[in-house]
Parts: sequence; structure tokens; C-alpha cells
Amino acid sequence: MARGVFITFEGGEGAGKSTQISRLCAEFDKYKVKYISVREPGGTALGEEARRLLKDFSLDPPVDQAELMLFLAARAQLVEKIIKPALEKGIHVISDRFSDSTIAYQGYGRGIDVNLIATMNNLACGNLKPDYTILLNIPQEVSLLRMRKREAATNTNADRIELAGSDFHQRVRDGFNKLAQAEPDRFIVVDAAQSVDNVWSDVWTHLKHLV
Ligand code: Z5A
Repeated sequence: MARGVFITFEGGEGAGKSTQISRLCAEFDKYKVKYISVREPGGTALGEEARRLLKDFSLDPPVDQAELMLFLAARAQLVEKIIKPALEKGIHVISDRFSDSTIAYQGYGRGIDVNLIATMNNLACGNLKPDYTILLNIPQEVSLLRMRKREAATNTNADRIELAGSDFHQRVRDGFNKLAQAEPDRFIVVDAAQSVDNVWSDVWTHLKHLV
């Protein structure tokens, strides 16, 4: 049996990952492609608890090293319990964020050594790498606008990481672009400032061979 394909979506906050993942799931459903969709951090009981600890403002905020290790703990659990078993059964896996987010946010954003994070990522992932990574690229001002609009529409507030400041988020964006330049065969960079339909059209162009 052929192994499933592992697809990750990356990008800054509000880039449209969840929106595009929903479109991909709908298309896979249409063609009866077997897949699962997961998000990081999350997808397991341990991962959802780590997510709560990482995002909740009311808690004592983790120091940068603790933040890194919480993301990695959530990933290790998700990879071993959910992602690898699915891929081995020939099921495609779509993940909303994965190891590149840790390099971008905790490495380029927080300033922890990116080579050290790459090694720790390998441990957490059991050396699993995505087959395709869709990087949704938007300028920061577009991202901010979308986030404010969503907060107003859903009556929610920005979380701890979203509020890390514009310099931080610019470093994260630059980090993602460096990662994409270093691995052009894996990364598919899409201009995510376009309309939802146009972004989807670009994403689908690169993934339609999977159905
Ligand atoms: N993080 C980390 O630091 N290290 C790690 O290793 C990992 C993660 C794995 C997870 O938060 C946080 O953890 C994240 C990175 C960090 N923090 N930040 N910042 P999350 O899972 O809650 O949030 P997120 O991953 O950042 O996703 P998001 O904010 O939900 O955004 P999104 O999924 O990319 O976008 P969306 O929900 O599809 O769209 C956002 C809004 O824009 C929404 O109202 C849409 O209707 C709208 N939208 C979407 N596309 C468009 C287009 N094309 N035009 C106009 N409007 C659009």
C-alpha cells in the first residue's frame, strides 16, 4: 500500500490557513480521497492541553524555552499517535501548522538558535517531514486587518502569541520566507492577500494531482 501524503499549511496569523484547509477537505471529500485534518498545537488530549497553556492569558506565561518545549511535546504526541499511523495506512494528512512554525516563531521570532530547534524538531517528529508545505504569504498590515475584523465579528480577543508585537511577527514572516527559499521543492508559496477564491485556485493547482 502506498504511504499517504503529508501536507502542511504555514504562514503568519490570519493568513487564511483554516479557510484554505476547509476548501481542500471539501475537494478531497468530493473525490472520496482518504484524509485526516489536524491542527497544531492540538489533535490529542495532551496537545489540546498544551494549546490551552500556550494561548491562555490568565495563566503564568511560559518562558521562551518552556514555550518551545510545549509546542514540541504536543507535536511528538500528534506525530506518533495520529499522523504516522494514518500515513502508514495510506491516508493523507493535512496539518494546520507543523515544524516550520516552530523554526519561524520560536527561532526567528523569539530568537532561540534555529539549528538547535531543527534538531529538537527531528526528535519530536521522528524525522517525519511534510511532502508539501503551502506557505500562505501576506503582508503584516493585511494580516492585522483580518485579525481585527475577525475579533470584531466573533467578539473574541487576540491571544498571547498574536499580541507579541509587530517586530516579532515581521521576523516570523521573514523566517518563513527563508525556510521556503532553502527548500523550494517542498514549499509552495502562495500570495494569500488575494481573494479566498484566487488563493484556493493557486493552492489547488499544486495539489490536484493527489485526487
Ligand atoms: N505556534 C508557534 O509559535 N509555534 C509552533 O510550533 C506552532 C504554533 C505549531 C496557534 O494559533 C499559534 O501558535 C500561532 C502560532 C503559534 N499564533 N500566532 N500568532 P492558532 O492555531 O489559534 O492560530 P493561527 O494558526 O495563527 O491561525 P489563525 O489565526 O486562525 O489564522 P488562519 O487559520 O491562517 O486564517 P483563517 O482563520 O482562515 O482566516 C482568518 C480570517 O481572515 C477569517 O476571518 C477569514 O474569514 C479571513 N480570510 C481568510 N482568507 C481570506 C482572504 N483570502 N481574504 C480575506 N479574508 C480572508
